[in-house]
Formats: sequence, structure tokens, C-alpha cells
Amino acid sequence: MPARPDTAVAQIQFADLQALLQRVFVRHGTSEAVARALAFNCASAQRDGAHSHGVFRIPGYVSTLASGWVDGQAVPEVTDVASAFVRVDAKGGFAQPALAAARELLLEKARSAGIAVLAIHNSHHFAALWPDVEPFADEGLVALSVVNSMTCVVPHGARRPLFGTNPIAFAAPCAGSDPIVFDMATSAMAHGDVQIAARKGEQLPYGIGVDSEGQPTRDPQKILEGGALLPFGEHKGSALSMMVELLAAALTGGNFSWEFDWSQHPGAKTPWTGQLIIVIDPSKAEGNQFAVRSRQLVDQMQAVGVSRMPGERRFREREASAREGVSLTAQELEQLQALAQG
Ligand code: NDP
Ligand code: PYC
Repeated sequence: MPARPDTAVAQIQFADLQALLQRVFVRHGTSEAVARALAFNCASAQRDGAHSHGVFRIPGYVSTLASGWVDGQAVPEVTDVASAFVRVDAKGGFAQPALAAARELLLEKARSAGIAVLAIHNSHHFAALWPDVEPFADEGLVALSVVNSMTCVVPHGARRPLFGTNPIAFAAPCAGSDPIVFDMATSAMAHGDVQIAARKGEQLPYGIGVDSEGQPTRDPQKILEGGALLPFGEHKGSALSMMVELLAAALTGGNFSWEFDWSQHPGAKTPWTGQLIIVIDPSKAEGNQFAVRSRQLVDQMQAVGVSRMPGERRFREREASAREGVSLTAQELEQLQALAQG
């Protein structure tokens, strides 16, 4: 039978997608707890149209688990270090279950001290970062997170790649609306989007990456095969990427983006690094008016012409998914069903 074209769209309810992904993860070697955390993250990204970190990532998770590079059964070890500092050793497993294991303690500390830090190390993060911070804003808190990834970005002014694509995610409550959330790679483009462009045979704008000779290229394949990405905004994005390496690796005890060697694990795709999350309780701030002040800021931004807030596209896609089901291609759905069984 000819393969179904990859353009046919399938709709699936969010809960069903989550359950299907959970079966895929368990079938390929994770514990139920790890599967739950990863499936929620991945299904949420697909639901919100964050396609570079939705079901597109599943083959990478599966090949990584098969390679023995990540421990899908790891049980994170949480340490209560100080009044506002929690440390988690993810034990070579994924970062999301490490966050889940420490979340209650982190919340308790943030509410009592006004601020708390969660430092995760010995962890693999292969996902969008906003699902890690947005739930804190839903509870009235402000959250900032950074994670470093794998060497593929040339620091501004350098000749060779060193940094990862190193995203920064931020979430804050806003009175009368969804929280304010942004989540952005500090590279000119996320590695996942370069892969998607290569798969589609599309050219990129200049300024995204270089080829193996360090020459500017618009060809995503050349960036992926021996080339590298550039930071966004030249020295400014480069400085932010450096900050992410410091906070996510040096401060947590995790690997810098260049410090791990996965060459003995063919199929390994998940960076083995660290993640930092800072949670602030704005009820401690002067006047306890943070969410109202957020609203005023958004209103003023809109008054001067901002027609699209960061996070707004995702919230719109989320509403559409709730009405019509989460979209993926028929081929992706068939692949997930096969992976859940075989
Ligand atoms: P984008 O450039 O697509 O978006 C970055 C942010 O800007 C989002 O919050 C987005 O909101 C917002 N935005 C986009 N366009 C506009 C606009 N025109 N006006 C106002 N706001 C806008 O994200 P990236 O490609 O940089 O990152 C994609 C994902 O990759 C992230 O989720 C990131 O966490 C993930 N990633 C993960 C890594 C890891 O190691 N785990 C490494 C690198 C990236 P909206 O969401 O509504 O579109
Ligand atoms: O898209 O750059 C990326 C990325 C790296 C690790 C996970 N996603």
C-alpha cells in the first residue's frame, strides 16, 4: 500500500494524545512517572502549535532511550539545600520528572521566602521550556527558567561553535487574561526548526547559520551537517546564551553544552546538561499589585500598536485544539500508534 501523504491532517483529543504518548514512552523504556511528565509536555506543545517540540520530537526520544544515553527509569533525588534553594540530581534522567519531584518544595519555599531557586543537574531536556514555567504563573507566581543544550552555536566573534541553543522562558500573571509567557532560543533559530526546514527543503534567511567553513549559508542541511547556528542579535544574544550556560550548568552542577560526549551512543539526541528555575511570589512586592500592573503594561503596549503578545499565538492554538482536537498529520498519528505497540 502506498504511504499516506504526510499532508493529511488528523485530529485527536488532548487527553487521548497524552495517553498515546505515555504508552509510547513506557513501551520504549521509561517508568510511568517519567512517561506522564514527558507526555504532558510533548502533547501540550503539539496542542499549542509549538511544532518544533511536539510529536516531531518523538523519534528522537525513542532513539535516545534505545541508545542507553538517558535513563528513562531514573528517580530524581531532591535536596533541601537552604531556605530558598532546592537542588535536584536527575540521575541521568529527564528534567521534567525532576521538576515534578521538587515542585511542591519549591512552591513552599517561594511562598515563604518570596523567592526560590530550583537547580537541576545530571538531566536531559529535549523539550519546549514554557510548559515548565507557565503553570507557576497560573498560580499567581512569576517564573524564569533557562536550560542549556548541545554545542551548535558560534559565540559572537568566535570561529567555532561552543554554546547550545540555550532557551530562556518567562511567565508572569496578568489580571483578566492568560499569563504573559515568552520562551525563546538564544540562537537565531531553534535547532528543531532548522531540522524542520531541512526536511521540507526550505531555504533559511541569512543570519541564521554558517556552513562547515564558517561561511554564511541559507541551507539548513549545511548548518546541520558540520555547520553551526549563530546567536540572535549578535553580541546581545551571545551574552544571553553565555548567561544561560552559567546559570543552567555552572550554577546547577550540570554539564556545559560542550562537556558531554554522546559519540558512543548512536541515536542519542537529548542534551545532558542542567536547568535553573527561579520562582518569585509577587504578593510580597509593594502594594501586592503585580497582576494589575502587568495588565497596565499589556494595555499600554497594545495602545501603542502591539497587536501580538508573546504566547498569544499558542493560547489561540490551544483554544482551537480544545474546539477541534489537536492537529497532527495522519502519518504522525500512525507512527505514534505503531510506536506504542512495537
Ligand atoms: P520563537 O522564535 O518561535 O518564539 C519566541 C517567543 O517569541 C515566543 O514566546 C513567541 O510566542 C514569541 N513571538 C514569536 N513571534 C512573535 C511576534 N511576531 N510578536 C510577538 N511575539 C512573538 O521560539 P524559538 O524558535 O526561539 O524557540 C522555540 C522553542 O524551542 C521554545 O519552546 C524553546 O524552549 C525550545 N528550545 C528548547 C531547547 C532545549 O534545549 N530544550 C533549546 C532551544 C529551543 P508564541 O509562543 O505565542 O509564538
Ligand atoms: O530546538 O534547539 C533546539 C533544541 C535543543 C534541544 C532540544 N531542542
